[in-house]
Parts: sequence; C-alpha cells; structure tokens
Amino acid sequence: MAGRREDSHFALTDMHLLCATGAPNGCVRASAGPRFGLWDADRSRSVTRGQLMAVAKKKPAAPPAEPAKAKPAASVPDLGKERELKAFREMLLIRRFEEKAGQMYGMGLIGGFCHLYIGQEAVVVGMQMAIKEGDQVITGYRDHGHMLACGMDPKGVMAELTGRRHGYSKGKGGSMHMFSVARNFYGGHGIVAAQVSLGTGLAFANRYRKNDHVSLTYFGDGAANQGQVYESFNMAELWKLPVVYIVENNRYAMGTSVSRASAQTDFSKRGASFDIPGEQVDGMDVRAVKAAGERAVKWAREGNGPYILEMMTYRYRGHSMSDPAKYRTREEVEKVRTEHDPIEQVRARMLASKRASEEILKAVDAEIRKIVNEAAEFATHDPEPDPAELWTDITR
Ligand SMILES: Cc1ncc(C[n+]2csc(CCOP(=O)(O)OP(=O)(O)O)c2C)c(N)n1
Ligand SMILES: [Mg+2]
Repeated sequence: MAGRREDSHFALTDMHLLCATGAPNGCVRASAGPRFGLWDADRSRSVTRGQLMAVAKKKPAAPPAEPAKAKPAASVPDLGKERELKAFREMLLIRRFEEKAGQMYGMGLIGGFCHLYIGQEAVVVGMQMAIKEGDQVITGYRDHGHMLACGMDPKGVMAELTGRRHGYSKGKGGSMHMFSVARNFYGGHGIVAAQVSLGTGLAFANRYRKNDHVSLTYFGDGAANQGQVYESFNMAELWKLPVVYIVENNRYAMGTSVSRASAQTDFSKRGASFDIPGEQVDGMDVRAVKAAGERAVKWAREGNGPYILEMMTYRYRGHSMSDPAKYRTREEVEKVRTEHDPIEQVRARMLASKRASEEILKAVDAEIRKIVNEAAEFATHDPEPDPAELWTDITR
C-alpha cells in the first residue's frame, strides 16, 4: 500500500447539491440575517437564477477573503488555566501529527487517500471537552484529529496510515477507516454523509438501551447537502434521539466553495423544518466550541432530541494530498492563519495572561514533537500485515 498515490479526484462536480431550507423554530430564525460574522461574504448572494446557472458552469472563482469576526472575547467563557493548557496541548498534538503525516505522505511512506485536519483542531478538542466517558464520536474521512482527541494512540493511528500490522485496522483500512470501540470512536467513513445515518443509529441504540449517552456526529458542509442527512434529522427529532450533529463548515467541499454549492449557507438552520435547534459557533475558538458543545450535549442528554452546531472553521491544506487548492488564493489561507489560528489564539492568550511562559509552551511543543516522532518511527518499522490477513475481517 505504501507508495500508492491517491487518485486525482478533486475536480468536484456539482452533483451533490440539494439543499433544504426551513421555517423558524425556537433557536433558529430562518428569516433573520446572519447572527455570526465569520465568512459573511459567502452567504451574501443576491443574484438571479440565470446568473447562478452561469456561475455554476464557470471555473470556480476564488471567494473573497473575508476576515472572520469572532464573537467578542467577553461573551466567551474562560477555560481556566489548566483546561487552556490542555486544549493547547491537544490541538498541538493534532497539528504536529498531521504535519508529520503530510511529510510521510510526501516521502511515499503513506499511500492512498489522506485528508489532513490542520486548521480545524479547535472543533474536535472543544467538543471533546463537552462530553463524558461513554459518549460516542463518529465522523467522515478527515478523521485523524477526531481519533487523537478521543485518546487513540498516535502510534496505532500512524501505523494504520503506513499500512502496518499494529495499525488500528491491522494496516488494512488506511486513513479513512479506523475504529476504536474502547475509545468510543466509530470511524472513519469514506462515503460522504454515510456517518450521519450511522451516528443517528448510535443515538438510537443509546435511547433503546436507556443509557444517557450522546452521539457526536460530525460531517462537512458538502455532506450537509446529502439526502440521508435529512432522513436522519427527521427520525432523530421524531424519536428524540440523543445526537449532536456537528457541521464542520470549512468553506469547501473538495474544490467547491459553500456559496457555489448551497442554496442556504447557514447550516445551523438546516434542521428548522424538523424543529431541530441549531447555532453557529466560532470553530476557531476552542472556548466557544466547548461552551456551545456543553449546551448542545445537555439538550440531547436530557431527552430533548437532536441539536445542530455549525462550526465555522477552515482547512489550511488542500482537500486531500493530491489537491493543489487552485480554487482559492494564498492570501485567503494566510489571512485565516495569521488572524484566526486556533492554536495561536490560545498561545497568545496564555502568554498575555501570564498563565504560561514561552518556556513552558516550548516544552509542551517539544514533548508533542517527541510523541509524534516516536509514532512515525513506530509506523515506519512495524512490519506490514501478513498476506494471510487478506482473508480475515471480511464479510462474504
Ligand atoms: C457519496 C459520495 N459522493 C462523493 C464523494 C467524493 N467526495 C469525497 S470528499 C467530498 C467533499 C465533501 O466535503 P465536505 O463535506 O465539506 O467535507 P470536507 O472534505 O470539507 O471535510 C466528496 C464530494 C464521496 N466520497 N462520497
Ligand atoms: Mg467542507
């Protein structure tokens, strides 16, 4: 498997673009303007149907780089010293792990599909701070960050990426197909939006077993236009299933920007016609994510049914390793990096408040680099699976 490149598949067609809009409900007002400033430019479309058709046929124009306006700091609850350092450490682990995975892919040590999570770290780290042991997590193929945040071993994740024997799927699954029931992580799914029905099923199982666990079901802005998402929403609300739907709106589905693909670009409203409450969250601010996560998880855990959180976030790298990302400008990426980076925000805050010194933060970085280097080392020297493994773990 090592050395095999992924197919060049990033020239996305507009095939997956059906959209639902809904009526206002308790938390979501469909008629109101955007309540959240992040990425406003993308949703201010006042074009005619004819113009839209013409736009759809054209090559993608780079959407204007719009400064993200985070909610004023005062409205975001403080994490406290210990949690802030923990958030910093966990986001950094994901960042350094992904950087290393990118390097190893370049060296031919990782093959197949590989989608990096760099830039989106605050989403999964903040959400993980809002749940308790036994709550389940499920996501799509951009999944390394979710696994690390769930506490899965970086060595096992990296060894799966290199297709080795002690990878989480014995080297037979690769980047998009890893699971750990022990860490309550249910994948890792390559079919866009497939995890939404599965995550709803996890919530159904919780309800059926009468436990009080909640399913965190992550999906992207592109996946949000898939039909099965709405079938899931309907059942989840009808049966009051304990599921939090987390839309990771990173502005692009492969090479298609949200504004080209979605009739309604406020994904927090997508549950309106099912009466599912939703809110938009600054997904670059780990404090905001945790606070919103706690509200949503409480709602679901207390038997009120599903809740939608739209995380306004951004991926710095291409869709996958074969994507040169020509559909957006370097300036757009740089602007987000310099003004909204989730890790830098925490670092700057901790230094300003003197919660941590440069030395402490450097020591954390060194410790994380060591963990990641050891994972890479392990994943490079662990043997490949025995060929006989080709015939195990398959359904005939
Ligand atoms: C059913 C299905 N259709 C199309 C694809 C090809 N595909 C892979 S990723 C992707 C884009 C999804 O974008 P989004 O949901 O925004 O997630 P992101 O990659 O931004 O995290 C598409 C269309 C697929 N894997 N499955
Ligand atoms: Mg996306």
